[in-house]
Formats: sequence, C-alpha cells, structure tokens
Amino acid sequence: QFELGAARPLRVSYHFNPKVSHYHYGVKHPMKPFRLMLTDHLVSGYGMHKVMDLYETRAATNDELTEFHTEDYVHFLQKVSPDNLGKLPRGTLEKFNIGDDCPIFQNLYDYATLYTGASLDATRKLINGQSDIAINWSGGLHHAKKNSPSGFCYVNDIVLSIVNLLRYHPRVLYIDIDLHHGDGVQEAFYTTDRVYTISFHKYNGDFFPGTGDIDETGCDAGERFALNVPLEDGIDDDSYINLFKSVIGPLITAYNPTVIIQQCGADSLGHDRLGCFNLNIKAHGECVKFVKSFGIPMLVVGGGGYTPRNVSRLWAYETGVLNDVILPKDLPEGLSFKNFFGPDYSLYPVLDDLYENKNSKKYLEDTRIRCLENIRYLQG
Ligand code: ZLS
Ligand code: CA
Ligand code: ZN
Repeated sequence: QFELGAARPLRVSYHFNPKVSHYHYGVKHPMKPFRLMLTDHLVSGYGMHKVMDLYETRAATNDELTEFHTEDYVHFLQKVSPDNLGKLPRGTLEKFNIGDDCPIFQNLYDYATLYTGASLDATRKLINGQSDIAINWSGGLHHAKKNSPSGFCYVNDIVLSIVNLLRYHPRVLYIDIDLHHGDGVQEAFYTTDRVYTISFHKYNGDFFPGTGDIDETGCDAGERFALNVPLEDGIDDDSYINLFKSVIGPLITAYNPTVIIQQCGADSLGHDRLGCFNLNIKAHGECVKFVKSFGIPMLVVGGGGYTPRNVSRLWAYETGVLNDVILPKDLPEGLSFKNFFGPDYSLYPVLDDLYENKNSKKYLEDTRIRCLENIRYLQG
C-alpha cells in the first residue's frame, strides 16, 4: 500500500520462455531465435531479473490464433513439417507464401505459438493492471497476414495483442521502429480509428515489404489513423531522435491513447546484417525512453535484428531504460557467451560509422511537416 499522492513504483513485467530461442529457420537464414537467449543472459547478468516481475510464458492456443488468422492457415501451420512438405496438395506452398523468407522448419507451430503466447500473457498483465510496462523480446513479428506468413513472421502476435487490448481499451497506439514497414499491423487496423499505427522505416518502393509511403494514412473510419515515416539509408542518431520526438510527442497528445505498443526491431541499428541505418544503441533506446515518459501503459516487443550481439545489447539496454536503470558499459562478470561481445566487450559499441546519411535536412523537415499536418487533423 502506498500513501495517497506518493509516487507508486512502476511495475514492469518480463515475459519469456527460454524454449523459443531453440528454433532454427535454417543455416543461411538471417533470423536467429538464439539472439533471444543472448538477450536473456545479458538481462539477467545485469541483475534486471531482480527488479521486474518474471513470467515463464505458455504457448498461445489454436483458438487464440484464429482471433486474427484464418482457420485454414492456422490448421496448415499446425500440420505442416519439413517431412510432409512434399505430400501437400499442389499449390499449397504458393497459397501460403512458403519460400526462402518463411521456410517450413522443424516445430514451426511451437515456435510461433510460444512467441505469441508471451505477447498475450504480457497483454493480460496490462489489462488487469498488474503491470504498467510488459516486455516480450521474442514478439514483434509485424509482417504476418491473416492468411499467410510474410517476412520471417508466421503469426502476428502484435495484431492478436491489439485485438485483446481493444476489449478494454478505447484507443491503442502502435509505434514501430523496426527498419521495415509494419505492414501487417497497419493492414489489420487500416479502417478503424480505435488503433493508430505509425511506422518509421527504410522506404524506396522496392525495399521489403514495398509499402509504407507517406501517403498511406488509413481509409474509411480509419482515415488519418495510420502514419508512415519513410526514410533513406544512413539516418543518424540526432536526425532520427529529433524526427521521432517531434512526431510522437504531438501524436500522443492528440490521439490520447489509453495503451501503447512499441515494436523495437533492432535492425534499425547501425551494423545490422540486413540494415542500412546508422543508429547507436542509446539513440534507439532514447525513443523507448521518450514513449515511456508519457506514463501510459506499454507493451514492448522485439522484432527484427540480424546481428545477434547488437540485438541482445539493445534489448538489454532497453530493459534497463524501461526500469529506470542505466546499465554500465562493462558487461556483467561471468556472462555466458561473453566471446560474442568481443573485441570491445562493451554494451555500447560504436555503430554509426558505416553509411552516409542520405536523408537531407530538407527531406527530414518536409517529412516532419507532412506528419504534423496529418496529426493536426486529429484535433479537429
Ligand atoms: O521486419 O526482400 C525480401 C524478398 C525477397 C528477397 C529475398 N528472397 C530470399 C525472397 C524474396 C524479396 N524479403 C526480405 C524480408 C525481410 C523481413 C524482415 C522482418 C522484420 O525484421 C521483422 C521480423 C528479406 N531481406 C533479406 C532477406 N529477406 C533474406 C536474406 C538472406 C536469406 C538467406 C535465407 C533466405 C534465403 C537466403 C534469406 C532472406
Ligand atoms: Ca518500422
Ligand atoms: Zn525488420
């Protein structure tokens, strides 16, 4: 019990099932669930497990998945395996967009239901008020569609979480700082004003998934309730943070969400295997800190991130940010997999030295103005 008027400590919950890090997309595939184990080792090595409520999460059920996905697709995911791939009716793999990006690997359904179960458990803690901030680094698979996987994502745990939040929350804000456009989430809520989606991403019409131009802003009742911030290669810390804060600040004030989901894809960092931005860990984390500062309940999920050592550094750092703890640069003593973090063995390596910033001052300013025009509409 706390005195009236006294600040209540923030309740942060951490939702993870170590099993989720043992699945493999295939040897050459850039998505490595193992990065989740590295993250968990850093988080606990820094003592963060002691300050949060920890939950070992369960798998989502078939019925939970069909709250968004079709029965047909969920049934396919449940039954398909590398051993029976050849025996499927002709056209099935094409119908469900199975290929190099979204391969069929061993126990795929268990993987998808585990990362989704963690997001749903986190959502439940926010709904019943037991958490102010709930974290699931294994979630954030923002591309999955109603009837097919896309871009390494099989089940859209974010859409399913939002569907649940909407039972109790009038207005949900979705913020996506993954390098890629959050197309699956945008599409699912494109025609409603009860979910506002915003994504910052690399865009040139060609880069995966190809959508997310600045003129995609929602339709029907959802008109002006989606926003896209297309960016060029090499964006640096200051440009990104300035743009992020100057758009998200007015957006939160105007939309007044009752809950926020932030997707923290780590492929927007510099030195990412698939990436082309120039962000350092502290800059990415500054975007999380800024959203947290509004004091609105938050679900925080992972997403992309293809240089495992930096993915785990980032998400450990952001776990600190969400708990108001600044993690020291020196890695914890006795850390497993310490060799991954050489030669610097620092939590904050320099990541902004690879690309030239192709986002001119004028481009960034024009983009900011166009975003603010869309947001101004919300105030009537
Ligand atoms: O947002 O660009 C594409 C699609 C292709 C090119 C790649 N080939 C294999 C398929 C057709 C047009 N796909 C992207 C998907 C990016 C998904 C990002 C997910 C997220 O971060 C959220 C979790 C893409 N980029 C790079 C690759 N695919 C890719 C790179 C290397 C490989 C190995 C495995 C497979 C084939 C060789 C692959 C894909
Ligand atoms: Ca994004
Ligand atoms: Zn991505």
